[in-house]
Amino acid sequence: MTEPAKRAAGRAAATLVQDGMLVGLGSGSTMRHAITALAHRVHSEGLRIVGIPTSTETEALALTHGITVAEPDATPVDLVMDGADEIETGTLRLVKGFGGALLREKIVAQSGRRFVVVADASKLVARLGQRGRLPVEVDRFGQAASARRIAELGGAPALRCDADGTPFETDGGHFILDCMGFGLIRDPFTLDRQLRAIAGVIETGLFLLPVEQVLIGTDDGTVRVL
Ligand code: ABF
Repeated sequence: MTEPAKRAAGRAAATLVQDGMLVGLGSGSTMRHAITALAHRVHSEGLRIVGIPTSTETEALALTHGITVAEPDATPVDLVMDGADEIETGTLRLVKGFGGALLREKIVAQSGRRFVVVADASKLVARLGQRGRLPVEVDRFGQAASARRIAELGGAPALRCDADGTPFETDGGHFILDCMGFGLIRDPFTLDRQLRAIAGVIETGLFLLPVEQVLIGTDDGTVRVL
């Protein structure tokens, strides 16, 4: 993704926000542009919103920009916006989680009345799995046992580690197994169900919930809507 494309997509998402909204704020570099654009509207137009951040990083960014934040509660979120790692054209199903925030992102996305995705064309795929990596969030207890069960499904899981070799921890204190073995995912609903049947699996990076629209930014600053 290029910065102009990310900025175009992020700014387009910010224009969808109306005064008084609860706005789900996803994570990733494209969403950083959306948050910056939202903050500009807050400060220049007096836009009143409450942001529902999907990660501690996003929360810190929103607060830095003077955006009021809150945790998701029983109140439906009016509009959720977030990035993605793969967007399957035609179905708008997603793979997310390369940034490690998939659990909170899915919690917020499912609490939203509307779900909008921001990306550039590099995220578009004909079939999920094209980038060869499906993140799966697992409890740290018995993660190797969970990994074995995922390997039996053909997932070839690898424990995600930081640069210093320590296991990456999500905001929730869980681990991420990056599954490199599923290849093209022709039946994401079955795969999601099989993974969730493993007791240690907390969430998968398969986002199969309704997406209202995908905003695809381009280098010249225009935006294509899918
Ligand atoms: C986030 O957006 C993550 O799910 C995903 O890893 C990330 C990708 O965003 P970007 O390419 O904009 O950094 O929601």
